[in-house]
Amino acid sequence: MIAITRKVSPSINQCELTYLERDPINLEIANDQHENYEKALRSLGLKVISLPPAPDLPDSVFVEDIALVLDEIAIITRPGVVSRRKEVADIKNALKPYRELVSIQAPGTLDGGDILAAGDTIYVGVSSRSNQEGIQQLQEFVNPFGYHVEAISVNGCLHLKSAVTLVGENIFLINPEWIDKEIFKGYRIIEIDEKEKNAANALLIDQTVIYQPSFPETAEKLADAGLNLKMVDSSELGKAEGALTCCSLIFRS
Ligand code: CIR
Repeated sequence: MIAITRKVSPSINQCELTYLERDPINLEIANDQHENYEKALRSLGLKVISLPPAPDLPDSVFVEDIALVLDEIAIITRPGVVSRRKEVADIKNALKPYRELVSIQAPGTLDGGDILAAGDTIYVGVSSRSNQEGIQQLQEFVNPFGYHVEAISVNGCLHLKSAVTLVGENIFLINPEWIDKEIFKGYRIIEIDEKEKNAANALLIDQTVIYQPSFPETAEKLADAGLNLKMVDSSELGKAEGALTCCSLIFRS
């Protein structure tokens, strides 16, 4: 497995914010935490390709938003905010050796944070960042490979993966305030602790769930469910509305 990451931009304090008030980000802490994140990925056997920081692209550490990498193809997104569109060029270059690339075109918009791939179902959040045209284009790219796209409306949070992520095969960690949990009925669902509203973003790698220590009650629920947790603090980038999945693009080599 390969993980593409990108170092924190020195201009991270100019990041986009949608739901949070601006709270200064300490670059040194953010860098240290990001380094630990990369270390955690390496410790799980991934080859980490760590791209250099982009001083003029404040949100570029959040590489997840720029692509969906499937075994067969990679879809380069067209981010919902203009300030992030220049992030595409370097991610395209990084992915070129590994996959055939296709790109979402205007007027479509799509952020990778809105895409949750679970087997041959690709759930996509209809959010302030991802529109129907973008989702339609995604569907046309992936249908020939047997994937089925399911659009889900997201309310009250930035991205679909702020509200739901996978924590095991067919096990979904959900904040039911932000998406309709009925969509996942038939699967195993773990609900976050209601006091920890940002707790639904976990990064599943094989049998290990990389998880954020700021959400201890939800972490306990995950541990009680028999899941294997590896705690990685990403709280400083949380001030930029980023979470654990946002900082990597993970795919089979
Ligand atoms: C943004 O608003 O685009 C960034 N400040 C945060 C992006 C987080 N990405 C993600 O959840 N996939």
